[in-house]
Amino acid sequence: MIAFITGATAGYGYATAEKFLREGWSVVAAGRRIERIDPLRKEYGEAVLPLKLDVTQRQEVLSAVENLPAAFKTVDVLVNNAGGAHGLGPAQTANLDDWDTMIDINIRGLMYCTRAVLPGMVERQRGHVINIGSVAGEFPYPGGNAYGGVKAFTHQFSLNLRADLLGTNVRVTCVEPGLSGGTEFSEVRFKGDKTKAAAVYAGTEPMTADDIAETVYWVATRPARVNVNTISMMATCQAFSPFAIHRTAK
Ligand code: NDP
Ligand code: 8X3
Repeated sequence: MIAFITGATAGYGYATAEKFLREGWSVVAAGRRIERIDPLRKEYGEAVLPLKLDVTQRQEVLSAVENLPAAFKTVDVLVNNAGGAHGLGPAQTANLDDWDTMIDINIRGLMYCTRAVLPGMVERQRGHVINIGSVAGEFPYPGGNAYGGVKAFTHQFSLNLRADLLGTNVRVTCVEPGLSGGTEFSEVRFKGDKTKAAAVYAGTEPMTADDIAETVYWVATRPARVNVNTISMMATCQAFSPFAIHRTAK
């Protein structure tokens, strides 16, 4: 069995690659900082194919999938994990480059990888696309603006794929996590500011990358007759707030 995992160089993606490898799968581990895959290559040898890939580059994605070596070509599971948030400022002052970047990685990258891998899956009448969304795609919060938007896209794109793929045996799932520590998510969001990133998790017990990897693996290994559409998961220490109401002073 072959899994193609984007954003396998850090966080959820790395943990997911490791989980599938541990379970005996072959894994295409894609990302830009490809040297990060070296430890997996050392441990699992030929079972892992490190693939230098920027998912925002349409042609690069299409030709990478087209030119996969024979041992990795018949992808059984695509995990569209590459993504993240850039910035947490309010919409009225947000940096448009950050919004473009989020759209490029979380939307365009997701679409390019999916479109590249799907024809083979449909032809084989077998396959599973697992997209990593976020609770941010369902629940709004201040500063979530475009990030929430791109993850809402991930959710709806996943459901719409199911509609198109009816009758092909190809499954689609959107896994939508909340607060998770031990990844580079907040460091990326705060542009390398480790203090701000650490403050997000202070005094919490967030989910771990391994928790998400276990979930992705569980979803991928349900019987072929079962399609898990969506999984929303949060750290136990995270929940919902009342609606915010702005009150003027009397
Ligand atoms: P990390 O920042 O730890 O990892 C992000 C991964 O995405 C890296 O491997 C990075 O690889 C890859 N990536 C980023 N840009 C590109 C690109 N242009 N081309 C290819 N790969 C790229 O984040 P997480 O592991 O925390 O997040 C993984 C996914 O989970 C994201 O989609 C994120 O939005 C989502 N998520 C995260 C949550 C969290 O709290 N951590 C909660 C809910 C969802 P490289 O830079 O080497 O290319
Ligand atoms: C990451 C979770 O709550 O920081 O998608 O948006 S959150």
